[in-house]
Amino acid sequence: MQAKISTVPAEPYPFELRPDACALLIIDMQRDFLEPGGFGEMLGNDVSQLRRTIEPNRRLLAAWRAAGLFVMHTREGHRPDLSDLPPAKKIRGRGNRTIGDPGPMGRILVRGEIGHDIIAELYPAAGEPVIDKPGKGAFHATDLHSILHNRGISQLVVTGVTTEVCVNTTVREANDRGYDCLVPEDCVGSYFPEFQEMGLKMIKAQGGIFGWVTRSPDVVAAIGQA
Ligand code: TIU
Repeated sequence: MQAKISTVPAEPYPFELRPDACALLIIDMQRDFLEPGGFGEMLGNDVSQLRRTIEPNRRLLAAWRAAGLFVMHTREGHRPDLSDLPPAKKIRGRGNRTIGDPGPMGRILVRGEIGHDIIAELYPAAGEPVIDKPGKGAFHATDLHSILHNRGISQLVVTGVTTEVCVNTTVREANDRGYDCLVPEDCVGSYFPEFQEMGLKMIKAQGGIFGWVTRSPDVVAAIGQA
């Protein structure tokens, strides 16, 4: 039987989505990045720029689950003993408080702390793999590629935060590993509007150098959940 294919309106050209071979990958929707009073806001960032992505992600995740498709989540963070934290990452920024130090929601970007966990609105359901990643890209030093490969996944719908950092790095890593990546622009966010715009332009430039950009209602429609 021919596998089902749905065409999603996208830039730079329509994306041929194969639901059985496509995973939803939600990047780092963690309390410390998104919630007022978290690490992101402590650094002076405007979390409202990220919070506008919560509702579109919630709707897309609900539709993805209703269609019975594969979803994965990631969290950026480190072991409590910080043995997987590169010294360069620890000291970058010259902040008073850096990764591993006490923060407003527990130790900053340390696994098991309140701020490290995923926001309630998008909390992983039982059976949905969560990748704990020490880097910006979700493939670096994780088993993400094996899990996707073992499930026969060759396409990714990538959402989450931040557009120019962990989303962009992950899309580039995925592209180099042979995945087709589709990014719904309303489901990714940056603290900086100019980086949001350029982060998306970089993905779809030059004929889709790293992937495609779309909007989440078009993805929901393509999987028959509109
Ligand atoms: N998840 C993610 O993007 N981590 C970051 O550190 N992002 C910033 O924009 N700083």
